[in-house]
Order: sequence, then C-alpha cells, then structure tokens
Amino acid sequence: MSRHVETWQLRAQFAVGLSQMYGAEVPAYHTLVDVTSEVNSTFVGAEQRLGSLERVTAERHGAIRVGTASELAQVADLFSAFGMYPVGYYDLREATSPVPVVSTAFRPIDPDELACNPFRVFTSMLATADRRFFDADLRARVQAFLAQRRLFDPALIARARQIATAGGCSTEDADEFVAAAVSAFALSREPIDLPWYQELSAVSAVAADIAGVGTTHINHLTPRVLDIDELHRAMAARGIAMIDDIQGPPRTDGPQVLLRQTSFRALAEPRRFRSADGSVTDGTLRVRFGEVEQRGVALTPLGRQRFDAAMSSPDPAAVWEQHFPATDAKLAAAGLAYYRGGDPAEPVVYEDFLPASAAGIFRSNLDSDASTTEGPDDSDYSRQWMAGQIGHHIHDPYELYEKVACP
Ligand code: OOG
Ligand code: NI
Repeated sequence: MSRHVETWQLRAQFAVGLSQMYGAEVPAYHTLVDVTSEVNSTFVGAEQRLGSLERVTAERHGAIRVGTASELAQVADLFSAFGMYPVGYYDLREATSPVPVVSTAFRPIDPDELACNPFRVFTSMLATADRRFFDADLRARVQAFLAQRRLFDPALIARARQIATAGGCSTEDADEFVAAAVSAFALSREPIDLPWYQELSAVSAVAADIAGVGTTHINHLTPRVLDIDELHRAMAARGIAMIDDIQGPPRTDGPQVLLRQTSFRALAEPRRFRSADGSVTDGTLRVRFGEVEQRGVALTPLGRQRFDAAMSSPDPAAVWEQHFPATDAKLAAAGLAYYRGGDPAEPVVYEDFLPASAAGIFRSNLDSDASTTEGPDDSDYSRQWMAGQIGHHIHDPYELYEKVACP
C-alpha cells in the first residue's frame, strides 16, 4: 500500500518545487540563498531563540498576484491542500504610495505545523472596484479580460479540495499534484498582447502585471536571514546591489521585532509580445525581484501602537529607545511582545507581513507609481468582504499569537 503523505510534507515539497523553478528563472536567487545560508550559519548561535537553523534555512515566503475574487478563492482552495490558510488582511491602497491591491497571506496557523514547514505566500488581488484607480470604461475591459482567462485547471482545484479534506494523499498522487501546483505559477511563454499591456502600464505597473497577461506567476521567493544588515553587505560584495533601504524597523541593540526586508531588482526577463498587427516579437519585462527577510518577535496590539509611533518619526532609529525597552524581559513585562508562557527566553516569532513594507516592496521595484484620481472610495473591500468571497475564514494574527503565548 502506498504511504500517506501529510499536508505539511506536501507544503514542503511545494516550497522546494517553487524554489527550483524560480531559481531556474531568476539566477540571482541562488546567490541570495547561498549568501543567506552563510550568514545564517554564522549567526545561528546568537539567534537560535528565534528558530532552529533547520527551520530558518528551509524558510521561504512567496508572493503572487491575482485579478479577481474568484481567482483568489481558487488560490485559497489550492493552498488549503498544503495546510496554508489566509491570515490577516492588508489594504495596500492605504499606503503612503498606494498600490491598487488588497492582500492576505496564506500560511500554516499551528505552531507545530510552522515548525514542520513554515512556507507562506503573500497574495494580492487587483482592486478593480476602486474607481480612484480604474474608471468605468477601463474597469469593464479589465474585468472582461480577467473573466475569460483561466489561471488554474479546475481539476487541480478539485483535487486540492479533496486533499485538504483527507489531510493528505498517497505518495504517487503527491508528486503529480505538487508538480501541477508548481507549474501553475511558472512564467508564461505565451505572447503578451502589447497594446493592452501598455495601456494598463500607463495606469499602474501592478495592474499590467496582473491583468495584462493571461496567467499568474510567482513574483518573488524570499529566504529568511538571521542578520539582514550582514546579508546586505555580503550581497554587495558579490556584486549584487540591493535597494538602499531596509524596510521595517531599524536595526536595534535590543530584541529585533516584527519583520525587516530588503530586495534587489531582477534583471529584465525574456517575454514574447503580440503587436496590434498580430506579429509576435521577443522583448523583455522587469517585474520580478529578489527579496530577503529577517524575522523578530511578534508585537502585541500595544507593541504595535508603539511601533507605528516610532515608525512615523523621520528617523525611527533615533527615537526607537523612547518607544521600546532594550531587553526581552522588559518587552514581556510591559506587555509589548509575545513570549511563550510569558517567558522572555522564548519569543514568539512574527509570522506575518507589514503593510507599509509590502507597499514599499511593491514600489521599490516598479518604474512608476499608480496614477490615481481624487474622489471617494466606494468599493467595499474589507477582511469580511474578502472572507465571504473566498469562502474561508481569514484569521486574525493577534488571536494566533495569543494562543501560542498562552495556550
Ligand atoms: C507582494 C509584496 C509584499 C512582502 O514581503 O511584504 C511582499 C508583491 O510584490 O506581490 O511580498
Ligand atoms: Ni515578499
């Protein structure tokens, strides 16, 4: 009889499969992963409390972008077969430089499942109902384009639902299922309709990337590093220039909180284009990038308020100490961060994302911002709206951290 493969094993296999595919597509990713591993083996002594070397080395997050709520619902069903559930709602339209998407992250929600394999995917949906970005005419055409494309084979989604219900599948089925899921996120070789892509690019580079093509793809795959400043230096030494900024909290002498991220722009990638006269030519697009992240302790709602206050300063590093004490014990005692059973030796690691950083990551890799018009937002996007559309509960990250801290 064939062995039963658990959902966490499928998740691990999915993460490895995406990693192989993305590494073949974006060669600098291999350099990033190599440098990350070097930095991690150097720093694991100091940062062991934030995760075993084994977990951190295997750890990745991906990012994908879809066009409609029904595509997002299919993603939710697909990822449920990997034990990845929607957590958090991120509205990137509210960022300082707005991006026309609303997002969630699919990830394991149980500490044991995270320990087995912590793979997560930040997933964004184009906010076509927001008239500040899309006027009625463009919205109608975008929606018509999206309605006629098919991102996922219905058989793949049906199979995913069965696997989710059964909590796994046989070894033979696993290989086929994971391979099909991975290939749904490959960069397409299908020619891109050039006039359509250009029209959307003029409105928003993100709109063009999402709704200008007939498929979706993995936008980036991000390894986790234990010291992001060290990584930044080491990458530069290898001749790969990261963007100057590190998104998120500044480097501090005290415990690192939440999430710090940085990225490098991927090189232009070969794509094929179909012109108005029907002729197909070779061209290039620069839409994907490399990203790396460092994770720290999860903050409570009170800690998050302090964080937002510190980050609203022109120089967060300069004022950090006014908002945060310098030790885990003091963070725990002040109720600012989560620790298992309240024990400052056991920080609860932040497993989610930061909206301002996410918008910054989107932006830092685009040639232009979205063009918007003034006016009211009469779209009704919200966490509840999204949950209803995808038919899955969207978990509140704080409730999950609370449960880990005080089981
Ligand atoms: C997602 C950007 C957000 C992160 O790590 O904050 C993100 C995207 O570019 O599609 O991945
Ligand atoms: Ni990312």
